[in-house]
Amino acid sequence: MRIDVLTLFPQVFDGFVASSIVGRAVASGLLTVACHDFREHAKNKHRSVDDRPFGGGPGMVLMCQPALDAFEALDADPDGKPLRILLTPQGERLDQRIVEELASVPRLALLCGHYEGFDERIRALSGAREISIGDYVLSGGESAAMVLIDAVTRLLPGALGDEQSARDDSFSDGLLEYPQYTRPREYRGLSVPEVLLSGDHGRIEQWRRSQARMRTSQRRPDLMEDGSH
Ligand code: 9D3
Repeated sequence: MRIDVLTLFPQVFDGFVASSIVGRAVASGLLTVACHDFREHAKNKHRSVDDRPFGGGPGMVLMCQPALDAFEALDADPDGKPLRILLTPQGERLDQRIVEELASVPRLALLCGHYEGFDERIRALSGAREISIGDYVLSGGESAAMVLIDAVTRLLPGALGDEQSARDDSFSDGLLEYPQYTRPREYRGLSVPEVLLSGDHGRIEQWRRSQARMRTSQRRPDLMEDGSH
């Protein structure tokens, strides 16, 4: 998969793209991430990418021309046009279902605003899908883009080691994680549950499933399918 990021702060992606699962996917050639400063597409003498809102009011609005030219420049690439995404508080809230959809396309182009809104015509003319990562105020779309890239990368075949993907498969039936422990067996008076030391894999699996269900119904009843809580 190839992901192009259009941003005014391309440097904030450097460490992210080089590290952890995303870094490994990039290093192994599974994923390409190219970050572009879309100010490079600004045409007026001040190289402006934003301007004051018509009708007045606070803040600035991202102008059509640099944003749309930046999207369109990506279409020139021979290996297909990317699916366009605007990161905006007004978008549909990202969830694992949307992540799966996005992970299934060969190319994504992510446009990040900063502090400000998009001129409405960017929406109309780009045909982009609009995505938010949740109901809190960020300073810009960059951190949201990193969340999206992280979540998508994990679904690319081969991005996770065998161990991790196998574990995800066996227990992530939409439930929260069961409690986990490592050495030592006792720490500040708190002991590891006996069942985990028993070596009885059947009992361990049962215990983990019931813990995961209890934890999910207590903390995230919205995730329980059967509503039993
Ligand atoms: C004038 C500022 N705001 C009025 C409430 C609107 C606003 C625009 C842009 C507020 C924040 C931002 C910057 N946020 C994003 O670009 C953003 C975001 C977010 O803030 N929350 C969750 N998901 C996202 S995706 C992009």
